[in-house]
Amino acid sequence: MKKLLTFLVSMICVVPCLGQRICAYNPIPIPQEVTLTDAEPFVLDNSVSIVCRGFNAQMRYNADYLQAYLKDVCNLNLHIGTTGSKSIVLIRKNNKKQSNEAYTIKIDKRSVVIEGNGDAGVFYGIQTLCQSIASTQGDVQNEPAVTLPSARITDAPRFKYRGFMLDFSRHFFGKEFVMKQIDAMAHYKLNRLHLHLTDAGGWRLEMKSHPELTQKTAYRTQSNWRQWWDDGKDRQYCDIGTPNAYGGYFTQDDMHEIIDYATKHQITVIPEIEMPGHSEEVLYTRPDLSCTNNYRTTGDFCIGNDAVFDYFTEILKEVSELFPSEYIHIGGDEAGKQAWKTCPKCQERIKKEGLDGVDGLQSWFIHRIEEIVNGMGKKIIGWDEILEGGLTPGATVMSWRGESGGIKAAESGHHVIMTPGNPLYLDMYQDAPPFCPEAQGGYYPLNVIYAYDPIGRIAPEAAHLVDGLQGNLWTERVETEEHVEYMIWPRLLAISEIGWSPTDRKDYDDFHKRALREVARLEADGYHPFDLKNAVGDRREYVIPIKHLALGKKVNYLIPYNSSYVAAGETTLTDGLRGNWIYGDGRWQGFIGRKGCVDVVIDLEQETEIHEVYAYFMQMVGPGVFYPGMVEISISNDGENFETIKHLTYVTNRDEPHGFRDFSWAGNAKARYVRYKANSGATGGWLFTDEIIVK
Ligand code: TNX
Repeated sequence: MKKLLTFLVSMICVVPCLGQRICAYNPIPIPQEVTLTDAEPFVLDNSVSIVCRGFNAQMRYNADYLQAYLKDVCNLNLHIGTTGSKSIVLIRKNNKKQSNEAYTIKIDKRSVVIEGNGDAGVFYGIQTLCQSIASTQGDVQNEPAVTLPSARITDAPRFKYRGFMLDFSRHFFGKEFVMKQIDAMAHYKLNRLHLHLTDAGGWRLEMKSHPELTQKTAYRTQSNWRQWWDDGKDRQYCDIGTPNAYGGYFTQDDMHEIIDYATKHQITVIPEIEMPGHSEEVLYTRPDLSCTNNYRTTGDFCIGNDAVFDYFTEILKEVSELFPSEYIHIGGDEAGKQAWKTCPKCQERIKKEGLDGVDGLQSWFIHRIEEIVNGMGKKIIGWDEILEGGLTPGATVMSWRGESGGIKAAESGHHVIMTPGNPLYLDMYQDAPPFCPEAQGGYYPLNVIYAYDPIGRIAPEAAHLVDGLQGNLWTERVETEEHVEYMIWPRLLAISEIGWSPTDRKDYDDFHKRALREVARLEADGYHPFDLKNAVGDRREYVIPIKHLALGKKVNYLIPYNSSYVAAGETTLTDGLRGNWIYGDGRWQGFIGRKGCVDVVIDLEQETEIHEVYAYFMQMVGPGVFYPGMVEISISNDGENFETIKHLTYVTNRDEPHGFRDFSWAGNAKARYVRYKANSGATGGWLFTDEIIVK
């Protein structure tokens, strides 16, 4: 009875008038703690004023932001004042012991008090409030008033770095688009925007000291990056103004505007200037800084050449003056190092400095660049290759080749940002590949990303060195702004919640509901997110194990599987478990070889009547995975003399970018041993299969 009474009382408090919209406090990212109290609710209507305590330019911006949001999204007209009988109060504290992003919100009948620790905290309290209000159901136009149940929200981020990287080099996206993404990032409390500004695809930032960089390489002959890149001899840049050239770049004025806008939205913009590899475009303008004088034969700078360091001193000085960020990202990934092996200057450097070959040379280069950057009052971030050969203490490592670089870096005392390709690369598939535009070869849907934990495998004593995580969108295959948005939303929502919310508040089913809601809102706001509600999801065969006569039976490999794709080893092909959409998922076993690929014998342990033998193969043309060109199925009773019951050949169709096909025999036979052989056809490449099914 007491319970019923409490329930009725709270209903009366919470629903003061039918038809009014009631707010639930369940934004993305979910706050640390939300406690509802029994007191009367706050009714947000046009009589409410916004009151600021502790005025500065950013607080003014925060108040304006709140006012504009409630007007645009919620159809409410609040005024900003110094007092009010009913108000939303913004207070800025300065507690040095707490994250400056932390905030509390206290809601009762008279007021909503957002107390932020610093401008960022106030801004994030506003985001929580705005998202909560915007997510209420009902007729905003005719009934803008919202009921906010009495509550106390306490919130602070789990990680200080919650980032998104966009590759502007392979394809360029302009200033307005960047600002549009800043709006959404800020709303979900993402706070670092890493701009990959330079790479072979084109240099994207105006350099006053080196105007030729954008004049000569910000445009190219083709929009399609892969065609342009694969074209080899035709891979050409165009001077600015060349008719029909494709590309673009940020002027420094553009960049000032972006940085200013980002700063107001509590986002730090981190520029990346790639070196010593991925630098074809620079070497096109300065062949003298390459070992070969030819940007088509190497994208690496000549490290033996002192002029390279003068060059970078000029570039980095300008970059460090332009960007207020404490960090400059200096790339460091995937240097080919090939030309260094024969370049007299590089070899001379190795000798003179007593370095350990070309790996030592790369490491020496990074150290020198780090000194230059430090001399400008900044610190470096680099991809995890910068770890090789030892690193100076101030450098932060971005771990992209899996997590091991990050783990090693943190355990040796470096700050780390986790961005492992699996699962944080946003250029991978987020849904069933046959239903998606072509992407890179991984399949990391929302639930897989959401399950990721940046400190999952790090020793507890090193966990504090993990600054956070970042989602990266490389754009080799992403040409339009719509496509960028499709790739990043809603996956950035998962990254936001991993980065912000405490682990005990994470719950995928609940997150998924909130993500569906936010996808709808993003769409309504003119974004082009992936259509989460119509996601196809995992491959059916992956979800449902299969029973068949060979289940659990021993497989004898006449040719071994490839050591990079072992799946579950020797039990893979008869464990009843089949693969998902992508070959790297631990269920598909990989085979490659010039003489032959799959050749296995399954022992059914006794003579058995069989009617069907089949195996599925995957095709994925991008990474060179093809259907077999020949399959032979044979049977035996003694395990030595085999009778062929099926021989088939197949001509690969390269126009089928991704698919699955079974190669089978059907009939009546009796046998103890079944041999399944498959070779790649004229195309060569990889074969992947997940199960040999005998029925
Ligand atoms: C590796 S991740 C790269 C990029 C490519 C990406 C494609 C990293 C530091 N380097 O240059 O765009 O793979 O997924």
